[in-house]
Amino acid sequence: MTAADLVVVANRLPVDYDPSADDGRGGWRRSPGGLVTALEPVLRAADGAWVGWPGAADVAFEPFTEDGITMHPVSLTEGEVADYYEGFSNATLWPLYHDAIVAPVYDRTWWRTYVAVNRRFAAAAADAAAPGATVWVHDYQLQLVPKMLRELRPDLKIGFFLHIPFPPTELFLQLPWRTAVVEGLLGADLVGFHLPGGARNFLFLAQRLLGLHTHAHSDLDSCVGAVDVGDRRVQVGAFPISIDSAHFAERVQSPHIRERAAQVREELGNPEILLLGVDRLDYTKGIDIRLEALHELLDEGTLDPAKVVMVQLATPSRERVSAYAQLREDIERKVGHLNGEYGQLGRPVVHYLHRPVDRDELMALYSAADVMLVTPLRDGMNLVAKEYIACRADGTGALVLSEFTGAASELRRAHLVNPHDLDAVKRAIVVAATEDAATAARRMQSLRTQVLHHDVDRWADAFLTDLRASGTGKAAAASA
Ligand code: GDG
Repeated sequence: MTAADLVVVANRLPVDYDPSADDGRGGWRRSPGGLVTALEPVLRAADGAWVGWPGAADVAFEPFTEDGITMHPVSLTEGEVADYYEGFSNATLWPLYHDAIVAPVYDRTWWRTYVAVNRRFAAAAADAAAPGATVWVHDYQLQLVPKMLRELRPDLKIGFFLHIPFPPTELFLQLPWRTAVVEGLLGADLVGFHLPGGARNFLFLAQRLLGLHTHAHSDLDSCVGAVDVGDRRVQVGAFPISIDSAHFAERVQSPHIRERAAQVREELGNPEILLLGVDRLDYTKGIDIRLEALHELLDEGTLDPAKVVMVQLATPSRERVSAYAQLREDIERKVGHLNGEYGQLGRPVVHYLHRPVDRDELMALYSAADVMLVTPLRDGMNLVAKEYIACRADGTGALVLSEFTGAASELRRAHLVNPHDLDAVKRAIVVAATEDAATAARRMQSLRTQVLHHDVDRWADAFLTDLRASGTGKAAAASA
């Protein structure tokens, strides 16, 4: 297997191993996502490789090539999945980085496994990378990889991007292993966040925890500052991720999706107002808030149950983490109450699906919905908001968007709300559902301009351009 000039390292491979899927392809299934769509062309052009976990425990695979990309599967045991993935990643870091909405659990065994698994990913990346290659490490599961990889391969250019929010410093300081995490990230040449606020929090912590000299400015386009680590200068910047906007905008116009959108409205009884929520079933997403808002609007008579229908897609997620099991019960109870009180035979007021739907069906739903409800308590970006906008080909539709999403900093003409303020959420839903057509169209036009011009290619290009321009020494940075 030849070594690659560009290596992506992420918790998951862009293909899943599913032993039950005997479809003649040896149990490998493509798992299409925004990241792979964005990185595929660059990876192919650079003889690229992808290092990640194939999604099944206790199985080992040799590297293989799929569609021009060399896949390097990293094996995890059942116990490692429990401690590194479900434990430290999703019951410690995920809640801590999302404002501690649920209390983070600090468990020393989980941490030790996180270190060991990060070391395995770093070793796999070191094997996959050609001399002088560029390695792009992704997300909170792998924050120690940059430093570990630099120790193994000082010749590499290393970038790191965090897909979730980087928390306020007071919260981050709770983490018993806070210094090791900041040191781990500083192994990179470029550390990227969605928003400048996250980048600034990180710069502060580098100074506070490690006593390092930081700079509040950078010469690089998207960077807000830098940190000096020995004779290296680490650039720190904001790179708001996006979607393949043109693909959504184009595909949603295909006749079968348009027909399906009309059919969806028909099947739902042609409501006057169709509200939509699309989320992984996660406590950060504020699904409960929008259900409560709808319930109160129906109780007060502001909305008429004969005229409004809500569809909530809640894709199963992290079901073995206890906070997620509890959340599912809570959401399903709330949906049951709403339907018990306001549904009619054969006509529930909330249609709730706890399973994934395919992309075309999702686009048909985006296309059918009058109002998209995106109400997270905290979200790094939120791609659903951008997908909805890209799918509003006729310029209609309205977006209720939490201020606490990364997307809110770009989508200023959405109906922005504080999700902790239930009255404000209710008001925003009513305004979004009833605003006059001309004002709504002007809003949507402005939102579409933003999303169509700032797509995922632009994001990947901005990150890789700054990564390539980042220097390996202070001298290089100073003369750049
Ligand atoms: C993390 C950060 C950040 C959902 N249900 C179905 C389905 N989806 C797709 C959506 C969208 C994606 O999943 C969800 O992306 P989000 O950005 O909304 O949220 P997270 O999963 O939490 O993502 C987030 C993101 O990383 C990228 O950096 O924006 O802040 O938390 O693409 O369409 N897709 C299909 N069927 C479903 O039922 N096909």
